[in-house]
Order: sequence, then structure tokens, then C-alpha cells
Amino acid sequence: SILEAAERERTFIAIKPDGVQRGLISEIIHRFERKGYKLVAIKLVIPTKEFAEKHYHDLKGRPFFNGLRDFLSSGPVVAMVWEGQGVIKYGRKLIGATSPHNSEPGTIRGDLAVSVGRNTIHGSDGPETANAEIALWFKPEELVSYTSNAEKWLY
Ligand code: RTP
Repeated sequence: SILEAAERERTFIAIKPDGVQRGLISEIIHRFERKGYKLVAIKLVIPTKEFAEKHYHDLKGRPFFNGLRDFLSSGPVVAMVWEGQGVIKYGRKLIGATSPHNSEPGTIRGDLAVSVGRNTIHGSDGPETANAEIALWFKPEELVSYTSNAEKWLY
């Protein structure tokens, strides 16, 4: 590939059931797409409770864990993998702070959400979690490697 390794960094992003039900799918995809990141995998899934527990395994034992797990499995989730230079860290910046109360205007949660339990979107918090979450949600063949026309103008 003509892309450098850093430009092929990938993160796992999920639009949670509240975001899907509120009609925010295109709004959220728009923000990542417009920034210059490349969509390399996408699907709509209703996670089972067992699957939601795997996704949130590091939060097991927290008082909100059962509610969080039940909520994630309560309806369709848009699971995605986005690629681009710095996408893991900057993706979190686009998303905003965990609690929408602390999210700046201009961020997804700042603009589109009001409560921490319904914060519309998930994004991997580091390279290891990104790899683990991509592997949990997607089969290798569901990740699409391609060159976008925009790349030569982005990098
Ligand atoms: P995410 O993984 O969803 O991107 O969120 P995060 O890293 O910003 O936050 P984390 O601490 O990993 O928490 C995961 C999700 O749990 C819900 N949560 N509820 N006090 C509460 O009720 C509470 N605290 C966290 C949020 O939906 C958060 O996104």
C-alpha cells in the first residue's frame, strides 16, 4: 500500500441504541467522514447480553454495569471501524467526554446527548482496546482494505 502505517491506524466506533433510535446515524458518520477518516467496516447488529458483557468486560463490578450491558443489547447498534492518522485519539476528541455534561459543544456528545447512560456513541480508548474491540465485533474478512480518492489530498 502507498499509505504509511500511521495512516492505517484503526479504531472501533459504535453508535449505541439511543443514537440509532434517535436518527443520528448519518449525523455521526458525517462527522468522521468529513474529518477525513476512512470507513473500513460497518454493520448493524443487536448484541446479546453476553456479547455486551464481553465488550464492557473492564467495567464489570461497576454499579452501572448491568444497566449498561442491558442497554447496549436493547436494540440495533451500528458497529464501525474507522481508519486514519491519529484516529483513535482524535476520534475520542470528536466524541467528547464520557459524560455529556462535560463534553464541549462541537463534540458528538456535547451537541447530541444529555446523560452519561445515553451518550450515543462508543470509541476505543487506546491501541490495545481498538485491536481487541475490532476483533470482537468483526471477522477479518469484514474489514475492507481500499484506497480512497481523498487519501492523496489528506496525506
Ligand atoms: P465509551 O467506552 O462508551 O466510549 O465511554 P468512555 O470510555 O468514555 O467511558 P467508560 O468509563 O469506559 O464507560 C463506558 C460507558 O459506560 C456508561 N457509563 N455510565 N455513571 C454512569 O452511569 C456511567 N458511567 C459510565 C457510559 O455510557 C460510558 O460511555
